[in-house]
Amino acid sequence: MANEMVFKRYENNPIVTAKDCPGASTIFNSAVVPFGDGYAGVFRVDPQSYYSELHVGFSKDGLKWEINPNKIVFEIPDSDMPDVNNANNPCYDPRVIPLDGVYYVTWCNYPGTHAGPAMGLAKTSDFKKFELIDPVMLPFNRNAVLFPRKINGKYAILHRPTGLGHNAYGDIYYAQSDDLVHWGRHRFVFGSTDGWQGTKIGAGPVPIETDEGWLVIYHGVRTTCSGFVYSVGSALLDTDKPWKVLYRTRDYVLAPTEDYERVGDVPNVVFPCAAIVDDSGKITLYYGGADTVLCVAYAQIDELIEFTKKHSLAC
Ligand code: M1P
Repeated sequence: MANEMVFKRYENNPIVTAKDCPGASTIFNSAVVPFGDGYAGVFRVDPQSYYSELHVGFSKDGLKWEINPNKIVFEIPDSDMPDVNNANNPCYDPRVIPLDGVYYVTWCNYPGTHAGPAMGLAKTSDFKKFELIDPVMLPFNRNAVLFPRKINGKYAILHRPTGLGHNAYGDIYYAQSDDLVHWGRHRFVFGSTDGWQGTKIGAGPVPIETDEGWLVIYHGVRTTCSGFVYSVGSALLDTDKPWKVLYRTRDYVLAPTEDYERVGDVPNVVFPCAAIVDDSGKITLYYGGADTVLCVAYAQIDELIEFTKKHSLAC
């Protein structure tokens, strides 16, 4: 079964490497969306300092990218907001969410504090100006992604509060908000279990709305004698109550097998941050390989849904 994965890799992977941006050491966990006649994206660029940065990129076909060599400098509308532009604040693992005619960006950062990672939120309409919104969720937190529409009249988010001690790696939670600033009605969605997702998990791309519920693609991690192995799974969440898990894959749908996933700054990592569905139902998944390069894999949405249902854990 090992190589019978639902997602099939693009034959010319990786699609983006450090060579695509002067001064980059690595470019990996990144998020892209259809934009204008082509695509736009927010890329995780780790420069030679390894203070991670977010850079904008544009593409005609979603595969060949022009990456802006300068990092995003956020417009900060209120001086009481954290200075996310500070050179000592690493910004990483973006998601880009089309919602209500604009694009929201979430990412992980440590603005003005060493308390731990927290989630940033900003919006853009043109991928030139990015306006900061208040941070979503307190530290420690990772992997926040908004749903692409309001649910029951509220903005909705998946995120991953983490901590120290018991269950230090955290679980996926749901929250909702009227204004993208004040978040509440927190609900547990799911956590790590066993097997390939036995150590930790985190929400990946923007949830995809389907007739069967919200299709969520996520990363799961297992611990081996040689360290962590990051794979990808999928789940279906209830349309109106997305904290209710309908199905969740017992088997991974993508796992590291290729050199560009096995060898790099962090070996054995496939880390999904974006998924685009075209009119034919083809999902293009954008994922980081070995914390070093950006890659693409494809699946048909019907096949992924069928696999998710057929190979589900008991939920
Ligand atoms: O090095 C693998 C990944 O480790 C972290 O993810 P997680 O918190 O889920 O373990 C992140 O630093 C991520 O960027 C990185 O790819």
